[in-house]
Amino acid sequence: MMVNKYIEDINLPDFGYDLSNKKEILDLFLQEEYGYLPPLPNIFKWDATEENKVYLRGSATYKKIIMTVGLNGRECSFPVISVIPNTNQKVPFFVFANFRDAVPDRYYPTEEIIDRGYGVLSFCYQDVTKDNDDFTDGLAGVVYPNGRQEPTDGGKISLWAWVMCRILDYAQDQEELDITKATAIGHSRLGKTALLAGAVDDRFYCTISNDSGCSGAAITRGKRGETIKDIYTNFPYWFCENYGKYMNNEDKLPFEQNMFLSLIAPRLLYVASAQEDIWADPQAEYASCVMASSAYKAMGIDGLVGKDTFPQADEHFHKGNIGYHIRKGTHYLSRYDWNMFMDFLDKK
Ligand code: GTR
Repeated sequence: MMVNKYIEDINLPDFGYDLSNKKEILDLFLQEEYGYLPPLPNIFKWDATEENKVYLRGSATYKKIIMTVGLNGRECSFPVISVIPNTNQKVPFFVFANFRDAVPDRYYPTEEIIDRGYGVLSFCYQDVTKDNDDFTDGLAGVVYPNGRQEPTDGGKISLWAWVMCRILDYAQDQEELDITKATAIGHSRLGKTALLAGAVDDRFYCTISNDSGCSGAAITRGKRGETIKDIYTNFPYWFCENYGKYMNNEDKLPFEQNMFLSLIAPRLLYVASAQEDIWADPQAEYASCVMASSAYKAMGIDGLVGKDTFPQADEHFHKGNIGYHIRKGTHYLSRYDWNMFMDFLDKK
């Protein structure tokens, strides 16, 4: 199917925004979908509790850092694992929100990444605040001592994204890291999280969404698989309360997710899909990249340099500032995906 025909069929309203006014667009997404992120912490410290300079056969340095953030007179701590190649040069690096704390992990092929010259600062999202509706736990309890009050108060995605930005604050002080080459990355719900971190914090040189789907990279109107009704029924606490208004009511959304992606322009963006991940909907993810490209064009930069029909498994596009690939198989963050991301970054 022709992508343009698909986009035409979605029949988006003219929202009437000036897309170059990023502050206004970002505010819309924060007010109506994710909720506002917390302010900067007034306590921020870290402590390396474990260090191994000969990690992975001596090729990298491993550190376990306990990060503490405080606000409202309360504080919480969570571990961040730093694995950095041993070299004299500053290295590009990923800020990686993961589902588990294991390093390596099935979504995190640590040795392969190090061997390609990239560092990684990773954390387990549930160590920050649990993936449930309890807002007394961890960072949620620090930010909302009296629970969430406003319909625009940030959900858990906002809290996890905020931590990705704080990890960047930490990275700024680490001389082994090239702070101009920081990439936010996450898979699925954490792909949505990485997109939000990249949208709010332009210190991220690149932002990677792997299979983020509904309320992530995918266009909402006309989407197959998961809808706002599905996601907000199952995971209302990921979002702000306002987002619930759009259940079975997508047409009333005052925006589309391609505008969310556009907030990252002209910086690097990468969207990855999996062919059998119909719940996320690869077509809606690809169409979103095509549509977001106009924001890049307006800045005189190529966004997605792709094709007019929907790509088939194992096709990739790495030429413009929006990278895209679709791989065979199901919802997963695989070695194939990581290698594609690093191929793209190596070329930039
Ligand atoms: C699903 C959710 C998706 C995606 C996924 C995941 O259940 O509906 O939007 O976030 O979880 O994070 O694995």
